[in-house]
Formats: sequence, structure tokens, C-alpha cells
Amino acid sequence: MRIWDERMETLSGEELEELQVERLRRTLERVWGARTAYRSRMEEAGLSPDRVAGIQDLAELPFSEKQDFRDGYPLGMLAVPLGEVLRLHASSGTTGTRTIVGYTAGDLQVWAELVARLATAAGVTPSDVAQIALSYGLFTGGFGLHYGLERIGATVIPASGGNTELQLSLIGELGPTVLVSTPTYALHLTEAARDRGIDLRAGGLRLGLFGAEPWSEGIRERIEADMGILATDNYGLSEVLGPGVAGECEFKDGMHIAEDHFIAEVIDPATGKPLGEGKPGELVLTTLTREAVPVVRFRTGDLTTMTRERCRCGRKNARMSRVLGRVDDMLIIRGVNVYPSQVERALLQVEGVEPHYLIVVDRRGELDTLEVWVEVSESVFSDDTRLMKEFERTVESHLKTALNVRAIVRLKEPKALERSVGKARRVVDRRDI
Ligand code: DLL
Repeated sequence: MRIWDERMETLSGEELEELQVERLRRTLERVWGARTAYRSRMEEAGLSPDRVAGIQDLAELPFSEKQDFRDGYPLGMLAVPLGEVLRLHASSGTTGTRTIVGYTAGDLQVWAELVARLATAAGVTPSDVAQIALSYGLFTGGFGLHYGLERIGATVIPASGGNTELQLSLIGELGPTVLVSTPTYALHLTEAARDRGIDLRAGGLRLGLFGAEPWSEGIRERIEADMGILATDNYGLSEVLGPGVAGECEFKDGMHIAEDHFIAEVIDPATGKPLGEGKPGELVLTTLTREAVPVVRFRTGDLTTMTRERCRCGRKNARMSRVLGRVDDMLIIRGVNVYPSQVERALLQVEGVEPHYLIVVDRRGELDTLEVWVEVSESVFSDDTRLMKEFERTVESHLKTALNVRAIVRLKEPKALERSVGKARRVVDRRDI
């Protein structure tokens, strides 16, 4: 089993802390020197870069958030002149306005290194052929994975997102061993392949690098079984870098965080106080080497837990669990908190239900209603309405147990729900319309 950067991925606790403090100070000086909005926030708090002596001082620093990118839109977060920026990307903007991020030559190098790291951890080698079915464009997914895989020396097929016919032909003709996509697109590909009588398990695919959206173990199991591959989870966000922040190794037991480039904290989203290891909370990231857009204590809005327990792979960095949900995707249904991830987990426990669903929230009079539209498998689908009603009740009772609130289930025919090419949209909340 190869480790891409043996030295940096196996630093001892003390070595890591020393490196992080030194790099943190450099980040703060960069932010300070560039007179970004974060400098004013530090000044208001009576802080300056030289006041940070150790890692324990991090908790004193103010947070930053997506809103800062929006306030400074488009380029207000740049800490270097535009002339030093080689590339601009943007976040997908699914939850609000776009945010723009920039990369210097140094940032692009680090980015490729970090993606090479996570791909190596998943098991990619120079002899692999990787089909990248993530969009190339403002989204960081396509280009991010592209340069990282090239850095390893793998052969890259830049298929980009969508165009399922083309994806399947390329898989058939070029025999990629690695697939890179969102989990929902991987599900869509297997379904499309099945419809055309193609068995993806019969080809050369052996590994999948997935990420960019929440998914569950249930979905991982389906993808692994349908494609005959090992599927890893990979996390990142544009404001901080893009893919490359954290990724799973072959043991699939949490995502290794590139701690020599980011300081990760988990905080209580309500109080902002750091939480202990293993406690679920909001992930906060500080960049340590980003030049164009350094961020300090950036509130990702993603809920996770962190552990420092050693992984069997030998890497010593901390790991984060799969993303449990977002701080802002919690739905309050008649006073009960419901996360979309809970719905997904509950659905996938029911035999005969497909991993294609939509959560529709509405209000009738004063009462919130929660509907879950979900497709049933071909094998279960029937024209007999009585049978279908009965199955609906079964799914409803599963959801009731898992969520503690009643959900109305609307069964859909196989393939009735829209398929996504990139990130899936799982919730429609009509209460604000
Ligand atoms: O999605 C970067 C990326 C590309 C990561 C390709 C992995 C693979 P954004 O478009 O800025 O960047 O979206 C970032 O997506 O805050 C999470 O809410 C969500 N997200 C990203 N990776 C995961 C994951 C890219 N593995 C936002 N699991 C983040 C769950 C994820 N959610």
C-alpha cells in the first residue's frame, strides 16, 4: 500500500503541531497584509498575527463564513493581486449565490499534490486509467481530480459530467479502471448500463473516487455491488480548495484530513465552542498554505465527527466521518428535527426501494407536511394499487420509526424521478414559496 507523501502523512503529534503553528502564523500575516475583511475582524477582537503563539490560541480567532465571500463578491477575498492568480473557480451555488475563489501557481501545485494523495490512498497507481465524470468548469471537481490524477501518472479521460451515452461508450472502449463522479451519477450510470444490457462488473473498473455531495453507506454498498468496485468518499469545498481536503484510504474508515495544509476543528454550531473528539458538530477549516484565498476558521456548514485514532493504513492524520448533514439542511417538521440523511438511511433499509428519492416539505394550514417520494424497484412495482398501498404503509412505518414524525410516502415508478448529473437535489421546501 503506497502513501503519496510518507513524511507529511505520518507526522507525529508534536511535529504536526509545530508545522501547523508556523504555517498558521504565515496565513494570518498574509490575511493581515492583504487588508481583507478578516483583518478588520481581528482588529475588532484586539488581535494581531503575533498574538498567536500556539495552536491553543486558534480558538480565540474569529470565524469566517460563506457570507464573507458574498459580501466581497466577486474578488474581495483575494489576498494577492489578480495578476498572480492563474485560475478562478466558483462554488456550485446550490444554497445561495456563487462564491469565487482564486489559485496562484503555488496553490495549483498544492492542489494537485493533495488530490494525488487522496487518489493514492484510495489505491490509484500510475498504471490506472481514470474516467473523470465530474464537470470541468467553474466547479472544482473536474479540474481538481484531473491534475491530481495526472500528477500520479495515471491516464486521464476527461469525460466531464453528463452525456451518459458517451460515458458508457468510453467505459466500453477505453476500459477505465477508475471512475470519478458524484455518487448519484454513479448510480445513474449503473442504471443506464443495465438498461442497455451492459454489465459494468464485467469490465476493468475496480475503483471509484466519489464525493461532492452527501451519501450513505447504503448507497456505497449499491454502487460497489453494481459496479464491482471499491468506492471511496472524498470531501472538499471550493472556498477552502476544492477536492483534496480529505479522502478515504482503502480501509474506508473515515476521510484522512490533509492536516499539514488545513487545521480542522469541530464546533458546536449553536455556541461556536470547540467539541471533543468523536462529537458531531460543524467542521471549521483554516487554510495553512493557500496563497490566493487564505481563510481562517471557515465555517463549512458541514456536520461531521473527527477522530485521531490510528488508521490501519499507517497514516497518522486525523480523519473525519462522512458528512452527516449540513447545519442548514435540518428540516423542522412540526417541531421535530429531520435531516435528509436520516431519510436516506431509513429508505435504504427497506427491500424494494431504490436510492432515488425526493423530500417535499409543504404547509397545509398551520401544519407542516413531509412527503417522501421514492422509486420502487422493478421487481416490486405492480399495477395492483392495493399491493402498492400496502408497500407504501411499510415504508411509512420505517420512516416513522427513524424520524419520529409522520412522513407521507408517495411511491414512484422506476425512473420517474429526475436523475442528476452532478450534485443531487434531495429536498424541495415549498413552505417559503
Ligand atoms: O464539491 C468539491 C469536491 C469536488 C469534493 C469533487 C469532492 C469531489 P463545492 O462545489 O464548493 O465543492 O461544494 C462543497 O459540497 O460544503 C459539502 O456540503 C458538499 N460535499 C463535498 N464533498 C462531500 C462529501 C466540492 N464527500 C460542499 N460528502 C461541501 C458530503 C460533500 N458532502
